Amino acid sequence: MNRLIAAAATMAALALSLPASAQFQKPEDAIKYRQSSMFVMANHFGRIGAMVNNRTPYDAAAAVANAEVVSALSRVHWAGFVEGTAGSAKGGASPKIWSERAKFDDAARRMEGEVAKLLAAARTNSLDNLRPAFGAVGQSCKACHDDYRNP
Ligand code: ASC
Repeated sequence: MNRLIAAAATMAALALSLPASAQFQKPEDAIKYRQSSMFVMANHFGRIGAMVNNRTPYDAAAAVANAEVVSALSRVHWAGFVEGTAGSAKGGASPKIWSERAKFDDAARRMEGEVAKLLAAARTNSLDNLRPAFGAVGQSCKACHDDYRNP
């Protein structure tokens, strides 16, 4: 038990001591990181979408596995939004992310929360639970993209 608590405390300390900006050698790497994370999240989220929209058969175990990937990435994705790395291209990260950082962070936490609920819903092995949770995550993705992605 003591070892478990010590391990958890170490992990929590590590997580808290990882400043996002220190994790990339160059600004381009932060951009590549968030784009890659977004690509993988969208792929696995899309696989759940195919199930909830009846394009592929519902597979409860696959839904959990896909939701786990989205959940893990939803928690680290934000490290890629390093100050000074706004995207200039269409679809790139808006400079508003850094001028409204608290609001952006709120949207990020909201998305993480909805994804946590998606994973919980997937684990109930019920397509009826998965459907609304999928929709809520999609809305949280869209809200952030509407506000913080260059048109
Ligand atoms: C996705 C994806 C998004 C969101 C959004 C939901 O699969 O790539 O950006 O869902 O479209 O509205």
